[in-house]
This record gives sequence, structure tokens and C-alpha cells, in this order.
Amino acid sequence: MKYKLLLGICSVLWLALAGPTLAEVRSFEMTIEEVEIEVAPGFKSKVWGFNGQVPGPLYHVNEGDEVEVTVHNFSTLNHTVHWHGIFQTGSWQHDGVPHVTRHPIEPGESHTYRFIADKPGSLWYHCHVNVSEHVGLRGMWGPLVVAPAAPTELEKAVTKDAILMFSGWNSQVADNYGEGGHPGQVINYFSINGKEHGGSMLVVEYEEIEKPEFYEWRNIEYEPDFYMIESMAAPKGQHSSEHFRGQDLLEF
Ligand SMILES: [Cu+2]
Repeated sequence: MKYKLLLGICSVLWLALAGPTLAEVRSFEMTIEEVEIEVAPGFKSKVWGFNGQVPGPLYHVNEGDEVEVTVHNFSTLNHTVHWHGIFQTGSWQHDGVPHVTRHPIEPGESHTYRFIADKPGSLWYHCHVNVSEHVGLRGMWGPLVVAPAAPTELEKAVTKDAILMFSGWNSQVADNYGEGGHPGQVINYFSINGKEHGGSMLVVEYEEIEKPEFYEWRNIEYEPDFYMIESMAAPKGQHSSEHFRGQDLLEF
């Protein structure tokens, strides 16, 4: 009887250890910086870039990981980070809704968000202060990919992926932080991953897809990481990209 019980405990332990992934604590640092990005030829916009870039860095973690992100606000206004899609069970203080779950991060302050990556899938994160300006016009968004602990057969069959984040811009307020995002104002630029290459539309290209004669951009080269292609193949961690980084606004 005792032996059977011990065997039972051992197999439970074995199952726990032999799972596809073991949850880890993953700690990251992220800044909020005032930079300017060139959205389209001749059109620049001031943004609050996570790690100085638009989109913000890619977070790639495993389902069940304990994620800690210390955010340093080097900008002149308040911000938060909302981890969109995360359930925040037992960690509601880390949901990033200003003045509801916690006061925002003030200029010069830092705050550490802690949560369990309990929702698998392609998620995102964004500022939650004055969303129509900070998210709608100032590039405060980035991808959060949580790899499933038990992928389905279909998920296992996927070999490639591309992350595309869409945004609108308003050239009238592009130079003025704190303005924009009001009803009736016109959105006059559109972008994918912060760029409007080739007009307001942009085509996702894969090497193995043949490009027909009529296709106007068939010979245009894009930065390899422009679409954040194969982000699933990226190692677990935080991935910044020079390609998405803006120009510093501070002059010394
Ligand atoms: Cu913000």
C-alpha cells in the first residue's frame, strides 16, 4: 500500500517535471523615451517609444512564466503599461489602468510590473494613459507573444509568422506632445509597424511566394526584421530592434 502511494507521488512529480516547458521568472527593463520617428518620407512624428522604438520591443515568453518588467519613464508625461490579454488573476495592481489599479508612472519614476503569463497567444501591451493620444498617435504599443504550454496540432504545424501592428497618425499634432486624439480630428497617415512604405498599404512578402510582373514593389528590399518575421523562432526574452528605434529629441 505504502509502495503504491509512493509510486503515485513519483509519477505525479515526473509528470510535472516532464511537461513541455517549466515556468521561469523572467526579468526585464524597459524605458519610455521621447524620440521622433519617420513614419513616411517627409513625415515625422514625436512619439513615446518603449525602449525608444515603435513598435516597442517584442516579449516572447512561455505560458506560466512569471514576468517582471521594470519600466523607467524618461519622458515628460505620465504613463502606464497595460498587458493586454493577460488575466492578472491575483495581480490586478499590475494591470496598468491609471488611477484604477495604480497611479501612473510619473516622469523620472520607475515601476515594476509583475504578472503570470497565463494567456497563450499573440498579445500586445500598450500605455493606458490618454489612450487616444498615447496609443492612437504616439506609438505606445508592442507585441507580447506567449508560447502555449500545450500547443494544439494546428499550432505545431505553423512554421512561419509575422507580426503586423497597425496605427494611424495625425500630422497636425505630430510635433506637439499632449495634443491630439480628439473627436473630429483627422488621421492622415497609416502605418504597419510604424512605417508607411509604399503608400498606406503594405504587402507581407515571403521568399517562397512568387511576385507577379504587375507587382510594383517586387524589387523593393525591406529590412529583414521589418515584419518581425519568425518571432516564434526568436529565443524567449525581450527583443529590441535598431530598425524600429527613433531619433533622440534631446539636444546636448
Ligand atoms: Cu502613455
